[in-house]
Amino acid sequence: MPRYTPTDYDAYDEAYEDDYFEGPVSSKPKPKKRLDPTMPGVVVRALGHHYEVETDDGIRLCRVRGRLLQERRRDTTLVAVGDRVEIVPEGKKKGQIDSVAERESVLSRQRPFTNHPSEDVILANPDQVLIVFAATDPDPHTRMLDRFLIIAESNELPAIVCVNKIDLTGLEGARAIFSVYEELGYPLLYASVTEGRGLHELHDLLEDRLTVVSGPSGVGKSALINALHPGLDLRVGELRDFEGKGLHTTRGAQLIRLPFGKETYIADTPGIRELGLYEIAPGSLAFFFVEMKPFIHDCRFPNCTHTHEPSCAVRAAVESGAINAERYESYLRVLDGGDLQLEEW
Ligand SMILES: Nc1nc2c(ncn2[C@@H]2O[C@H](COP(=O)(O)OP(=O)(O)OP(=O)(O)O)[C@@H](O)[C@H]2O)c(=O)[nH]1
Ligand SMILES: [Mg+2]
Ligand SMILES: [Zn+2]
Repeated sequence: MPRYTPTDYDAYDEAYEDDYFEGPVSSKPKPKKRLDPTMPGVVVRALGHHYEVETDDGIRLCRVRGRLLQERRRDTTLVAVGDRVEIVPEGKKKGQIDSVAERESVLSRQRPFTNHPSEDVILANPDQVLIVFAATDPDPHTRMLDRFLIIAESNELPAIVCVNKIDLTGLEGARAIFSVYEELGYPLLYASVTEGRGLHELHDLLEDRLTVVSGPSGVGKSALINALHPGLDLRVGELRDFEGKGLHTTRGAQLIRLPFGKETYIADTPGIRELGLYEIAPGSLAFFFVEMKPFIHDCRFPNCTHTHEPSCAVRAAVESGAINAERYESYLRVLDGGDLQLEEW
């Protein structure tokens, strides 16, 4: 069972309790809208109740302006990594977040143990998810890949699969395992950092987008990104180490700007591992398996879980071979396990 662990978010709530005002408006005069000059930026990191915002003149450490806190909505995260914001600069290195632009997409989860729908935004405005696997070393577990794909699908984010280390297996060896995902319609990129293969394609896929980079440990995520820009010396490997340590740990995702294109960012999201499937109703899971989608409406029962129900079009498609049996097995496992263990499979 996924547990709810207190996060910095709670500390943040406490710290601002006095600022946050929910009662009748009469006694408190509305703050006057000040017209301070603002500058645009992107939130690249969240640290407790401070945020690092990348602006044209560098990264500024910002807190959220009181007025914005008062206007906050309760059903979503006020400020998340990836948010496009306007800040009021203070000195050379600081500022206050004055406004947050409407999000175009999110990587989120439902906050557990709340009665009201409330989303915890792990990342704002992602364009796509890059799921990196190795052809071997470590052994690829496609069940785990399926789970990453469910996360992408349930957040309505396009997914790209990158299979690295093909120098160890050859292209055909990698294809034997991963071509099923090509057949499903996912863009599939075969790569080798060692042999410099697939790097141009990867560069083009990342350029001017915000990409969530995910995948098991040791598959070569850091190596791939470093190979695109050797001078970068990426800290992707270290980022994960921040998780759960100390008070001022990075909360959720962190954005790293890549030095090509106008706005090329990658996000390393330790948080993606915390994403549970517990908010996905059993009757909805099949919608996140792209190949099952077209059959779902032909099942006799609208709430069919495609396990034991009579006249199930999905199971018929598995039997006829139209749906890959391994993928169906993956579906059953997730359905059975309930939550999304990305470390296990
Ligand atoms: N043979 C081979 N080895 C590779 C390739 N790419 C990366 N490696 C090696 O694989 C190991 C893991 O690479 P990393 O880039 O640290 O993997 P990662 O996915 O960032 O792992 P975490 O940071 O733990 O999540 C390193 O020893 C790399 O040198 C490749 O294309 N071929
Ligand atoms: Mg790494
Ligand atoms: Zn069915």
